[in-house]
Amino acid sequence: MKLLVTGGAGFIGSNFILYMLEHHKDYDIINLDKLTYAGNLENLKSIDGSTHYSFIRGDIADAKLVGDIMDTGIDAVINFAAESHVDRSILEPAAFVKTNVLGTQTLLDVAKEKHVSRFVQISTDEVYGSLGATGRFTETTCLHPNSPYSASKASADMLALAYHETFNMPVLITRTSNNYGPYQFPEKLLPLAITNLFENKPVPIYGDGLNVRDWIYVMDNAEAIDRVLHKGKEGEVYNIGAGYESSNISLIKTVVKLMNKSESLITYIKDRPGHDRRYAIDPSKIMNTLGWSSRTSLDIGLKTTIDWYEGNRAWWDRIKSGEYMKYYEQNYSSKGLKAY
Ligand code: NAD
Ligand code: TDX
Repeated sequence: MKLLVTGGAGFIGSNFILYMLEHHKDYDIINLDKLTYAGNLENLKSIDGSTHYSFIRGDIADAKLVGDIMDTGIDAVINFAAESHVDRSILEPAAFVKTNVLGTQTLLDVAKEKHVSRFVQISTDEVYGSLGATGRFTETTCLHPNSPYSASKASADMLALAYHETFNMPVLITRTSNNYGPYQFPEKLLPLAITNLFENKPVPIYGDGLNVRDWIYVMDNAEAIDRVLHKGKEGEVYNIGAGYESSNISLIKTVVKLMNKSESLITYIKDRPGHDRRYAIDPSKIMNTLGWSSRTSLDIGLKTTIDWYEGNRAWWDRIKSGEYMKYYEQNYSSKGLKAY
């Protein structure tokens, strides 16, 4: 298969590309990424020379570029490209609408025109809104997004499903809970906490710290997306989650303990506006229909992740200093578009 992965220089997209090239050695992957602040080609350094992988810097909202890429013969699109950080969406919603809504709609249009045979839209549990103390999100839970980020992701989901209904497009959607693991940009809770703790800096906790998230190790999500890509039913939504719910404060106290640091570094700060109280995913559908289940316990996943950040300090030092943004110019721009 020849895959177009968008947003492949980000956290989940890069882990997905590494997973796919490891598990499908004859596949070809084109990674289309705009390289916003969140895109980091250093995540994919290990496959730079691979004949099965090419990188193109560009915007998913650029219909001409997307069309040229699809003309090279793309079997499936997996759309990870997005503005993904809730806090940024509160400060600058327009960027979220441009990429997450208009960008997705452009990709859908071009994929329709070029008769791409599979389109996997990567979405989030946040489209369902916030839960009380009990219950879990299923695929039929009503959408009730509360942040500009989740509203833009819900819009993209609805467009994707509308393209399936209206144009019979082969669209599938995954809605995943909070991912963690290697290569996550240190603005998100876990990598921020781990890197700050290594530097003995405070770890900010919003509000009372009792907001609950449902955590999944990123490679387990990559495996689930692979399963949906190959075995999922067109027009369907698949929730992906591992069932590890934790309040933020309890998660961070576990991390502090695993790293042998002091709880005095935990600092409560002003809450995020519109902060969803609890997410919990019911993954029964993908487990029962596609035979997927997560492999990594939260305990093992956290230890692996902490070890990774400890062993890859240069990676996050270069993010914190801004050096990582030079990787494209230093290694790619002179070579031109490798896909052509
Ligand atoms: P990320 O912010 O780490 O990466 C996003 C990538 O998209 C970056 O490489 C960025 O450069 C690229 N990008 C942004 N705008 C683009 C554009 N217009 N054209 C091309 N590329 C563009 O995000 P992530 O955490 O890896 O999330 C990937 C996807 O998974 C997103 O769609 C997100 O909504 C979804 N998701 C993430 C999580 C999570 O916990 N991180 C959970 C559920 C769903
Ligand atoms: O410094 C922090 N302190 C804090 O208490 C940060 C960055 C976050 N938090 C809280 C907010 C959330 O309750 O921790 C929780 C996790 O926050 P984020 O890492 O920002 O993730 P979240 O808002 O839950 O969204 C994530 O999961 C769903 C991803 O960023 C989204 O892209 C994904 O769709």
